[in-house]
Amino acid sequence: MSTTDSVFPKGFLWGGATAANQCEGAWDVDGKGLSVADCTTYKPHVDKKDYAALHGITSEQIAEAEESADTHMYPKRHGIDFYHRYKEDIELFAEMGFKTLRVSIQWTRLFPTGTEAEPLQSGIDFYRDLFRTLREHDIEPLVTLHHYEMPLYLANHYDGWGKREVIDFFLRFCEVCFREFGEYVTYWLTFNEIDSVFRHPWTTIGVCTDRYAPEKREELIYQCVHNQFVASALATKMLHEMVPGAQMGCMVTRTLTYPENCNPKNMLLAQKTNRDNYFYSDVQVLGEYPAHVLKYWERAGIHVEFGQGDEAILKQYPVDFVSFSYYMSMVDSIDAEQREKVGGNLATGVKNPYLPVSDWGWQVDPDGLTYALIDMQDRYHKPLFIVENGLGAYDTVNEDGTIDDDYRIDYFREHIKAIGAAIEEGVDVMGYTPWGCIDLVSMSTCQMSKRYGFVYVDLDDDGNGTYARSRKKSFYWYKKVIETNGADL
Ligand code: BGP
Repeated sequence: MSTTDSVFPKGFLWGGATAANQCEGAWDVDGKGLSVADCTTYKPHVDKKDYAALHGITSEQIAEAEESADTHMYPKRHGIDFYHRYKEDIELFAEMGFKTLRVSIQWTRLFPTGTEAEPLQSGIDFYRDLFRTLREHDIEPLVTLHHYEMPLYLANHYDGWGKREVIDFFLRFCEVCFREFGEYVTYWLTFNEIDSVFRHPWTTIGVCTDRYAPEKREELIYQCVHNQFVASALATKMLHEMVPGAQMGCMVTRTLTYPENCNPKNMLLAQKTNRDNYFYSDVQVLGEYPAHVLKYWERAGIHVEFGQGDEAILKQYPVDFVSFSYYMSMVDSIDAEQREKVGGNLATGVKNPYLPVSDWGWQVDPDGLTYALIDMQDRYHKPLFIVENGLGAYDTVNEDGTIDDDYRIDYFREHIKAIGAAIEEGVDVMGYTPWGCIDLVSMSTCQMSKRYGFVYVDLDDDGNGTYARSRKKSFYWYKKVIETNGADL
C-alpha cells in the first residue's frame, strides 16, 4: 500500500504523547521544586491511605511531603528517567517516523515554587535541548504548558488555582516558555484535560478538597476553572504576540455519553452529560460561558468572582484549534441503579453491552471516536487534534525479549480507521498522538504495569528494573502506518 491510498491529509501529524510528570523522573534535581504530581502515591495497591490521596490529599500529607518528600509520597518522582534518557527515546520515536511528539513542561523546573521573579537556567537549558533534539529529528514538538504539574507551593498557599494571582504567576511562566522555546515550538496546549477538575481537583488545580467545607468546594472549583479560562485566553494572546505563526489549542477529555435507549428521559440525561463535558471547550473555543452553566450557578447559589474585563478577554482570545483525549464512551440511564456497572479507575457508569472493556474497565469504542470528531467539528468549526488515545494493558515479555502486543495493534487499527471515517466526512483532523507512546507511570493508578507504549520500559510497579527500552510488536506496526500515512493498517 502506498500513501496515495490514504485518506489522511498530507502533513498529518502522526506521533505520540507524554507528560513530564509521568516520564521525566528527576523530581529533585537541578533546583526543581515540588509539584502536586510529586505528592501523589507511587504504590496505591500497597497503601490504601495513599490511594485515597489521589482523590483529595490531606493537608497533613502535603506538609509531610513538603518536609520529607520521601517513602510513599512520590508517585512519579522516578518516572522512566526521560530527563536523562530523552535523546535515546527520541531516536526510537524518529525510527518509528514520528512527525510530532507531545511533551509537557514542568512549571517547577523553571520556577520551583511558581512565584520566583526569574526562571532557573537549568530548566531552560533542559527544555531547549529537548526541543532542539526533536527538531533535529524532524519531529514537531507539541507542548502542553500545564499537565497536572502545578507547583506544590502555589497549591498550598493560593487555594490551588483559586486565587487570582496564580494567573499572573502562570503568565510569567508562559512568557519564559514562549521566549525561550518559541523558535522550536509551533503547537502549544494550555491546560491538559481542563474538564477533569471535579474528578481530580488535586491533580488538576491543586485543590485539596479536605480543606474546605463541602458547600464551598464546588464554588472554589468553578473559581479555579474560571481563573484557568482567563489564563488560557491571556496565554493565547501572549503567544500570538510573541511567536508569530504559533498556534494554541485547548485540551479536553472527550467522554462521549450515549443514552441507554430511546426513552426521551434517557436522551435528556445523556444530553446534559455531554453538554457538561463540552462546557470547558465551549468557553475556550466560543469565548463565552454557556447559558446552562450560568443558570446552574444561579440555582445553586454559586458565586464566581470575575475580574474586570474577563468576559471580553475570553471573547477576544479563543484558541486556534481543539485538542482532546479519547479513551472511552459512557452510557447514561435513568435506571442506573439497577444496571450493571463498568468500574473504570477513572470513570464509572452503566455498562454498554455492545462494547468490550480494557483491563481497567475502560469501554473501548472506536466508532465513538468517529462520532466525537464529527460532533466537535459541527460544534466548533476548528481543526481538531487527537492528542491522547490508547490502551492501557499488561504486557508480557517473551523469553527472547520480544513483546507480542497484538491487542494494542488491534485497538489502534480500529481507532485509526475511525479517524479516517471522520476525515472522509470532511472533518479537519490535524494529527494523532497516541498516549504513552513509550511506557510511563499511569496518572490514575501510578502503576508502571498499566502500559500504553510502542516502546517497552523495563521497570515494575515497585521501581525495580533496568530502565532499558525495547521495541514491542506494535512499534513496527505503527512505523508502517506512519510510513504509508495511515494507508496500511
Ligand atoms: C489522561 C491524562 C494522562 C494519562 C491518560 C491515561 O487522563 O491526561 O496524563 O495518564 O489519561 O490515564 P492513566 O494513566 O490513568 O491510565
